Amino acid sequence: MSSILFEIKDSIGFITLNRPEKLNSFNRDMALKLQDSLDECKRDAIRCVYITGAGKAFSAGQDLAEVADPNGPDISKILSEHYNPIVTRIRNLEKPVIAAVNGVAAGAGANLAFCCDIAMATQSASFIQAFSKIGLIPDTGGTYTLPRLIGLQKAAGLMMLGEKLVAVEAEQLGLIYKVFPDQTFAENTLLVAHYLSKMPTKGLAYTKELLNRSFQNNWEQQLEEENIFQQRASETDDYKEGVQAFLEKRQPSFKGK
Ligand code: LHQ
Repeated sequence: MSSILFEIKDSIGFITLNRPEKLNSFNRDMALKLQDSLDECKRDAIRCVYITGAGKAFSAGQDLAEVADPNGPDISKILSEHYNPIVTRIRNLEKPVIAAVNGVAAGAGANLAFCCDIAMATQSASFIQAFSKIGLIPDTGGTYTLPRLIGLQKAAGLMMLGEKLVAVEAEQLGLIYKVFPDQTFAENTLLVAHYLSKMPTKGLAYTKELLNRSFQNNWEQQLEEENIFQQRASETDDYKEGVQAFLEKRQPSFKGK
């Protein structure tokens, strides 16, 4: 079985982290295959990406057997060739990326979920900044993403103490968007994916780009960027369809163009 399952269905790119016996922890093979799948997701035919884990976990982060292996990749290579390209691809993909966190998400697995546009978790899922417990610093973009999502105090506490957060706490803190009961998790997250895949994809991509820039820009710069991207959004077919459908009192049919 491949360490990453990838399928395109109904304009959605479904990516499954698939090393369930190792809680979908990342080895080099899985990290490189995930990058390939994210590259596939650049295709216009895909209008939303859905990342989840096989079995009971989302991902336990780095495969610690691989780092302990003297023949395995060194730490710098793991960051520069595995995690950094993964999170950069997610932030640069011009469409919404969903993390459907089906179970525990630890270390790089947690920070992968937090860097997605919309992270949703099943009620029994949990999140752990496991890095400090093995003497490492939080990577996979965590030191960038967490303070922006939840502020410095909460980020520092979670990172230094490495305490486990249950899904509802993560939602209350603002680390993730929503929690669903275990029984309806798949159904509810798929509904979100299908809904997003029928929305004005270019408008969503511009929204994502503006959010990517918002913490670097000052107020004037951000207003200027909104002006530029709103102009671009107004030039899309989907904008014209949205207005037309409203005036004709019918449901819009967006094509992502
Ligand atoms: C694992 C793992 C795992 C291998 C469970 N590796 N086998 C970047 C750069 C370079 C170096 C290092 O890292 C990084 C980034 C990072 O991600 S650092 C953080 C790495 N991750 C961790 O430290 C988490 C380690 N795992 C755990 O703390 C627990 O497994 C959690 C809390 C995730 C789940 O606990 P349980 O549900 O009790 O499961 P378990 O511990 O019994 O694990 C089940 C199996 O999965 C077990 O194998 P076995 O053969 O005994 O059944 C574990 O050894 C294996 N596994 N995580 N990261």
